[in-house]
Amino acid sequence: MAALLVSVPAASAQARVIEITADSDSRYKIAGQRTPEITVKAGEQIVLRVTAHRGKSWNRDGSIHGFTLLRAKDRTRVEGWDLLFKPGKQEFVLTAPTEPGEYVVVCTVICSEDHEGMHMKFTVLP
Ligand SMILES: [Cu+2]
Repeated sequence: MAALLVSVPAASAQARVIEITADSDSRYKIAGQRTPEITVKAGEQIVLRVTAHRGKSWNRDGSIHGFTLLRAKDRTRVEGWDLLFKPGKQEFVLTAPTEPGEYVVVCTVICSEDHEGMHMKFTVLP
């Protein structure tokens, strides 16, 4: 867990905010998107603003969903993008990967029997 849980520091004031919901039905959701998808610019700083709702099961440490970024081509993890969500609202200040391409977000918490379906496309533009 390299990511920082923060309470809106001044340094992140200009960073673009991306709002997602990690929902009780084991799905990521983004308002206005039928199929949720995140697109960022390489190296861009973003604030990930998350609302998380508990599914049918969760981790013993209280984490209810995960958010881990993998490179689509080889499913390797991107450093600093291995997040765990607690119930309710939380924010993470993150730096987008510097390598443009296709990535995928996966949930790492067994949040229901449909947990395997909890993933989302993530694109890094040059
Ligand atoms: Cu989940």
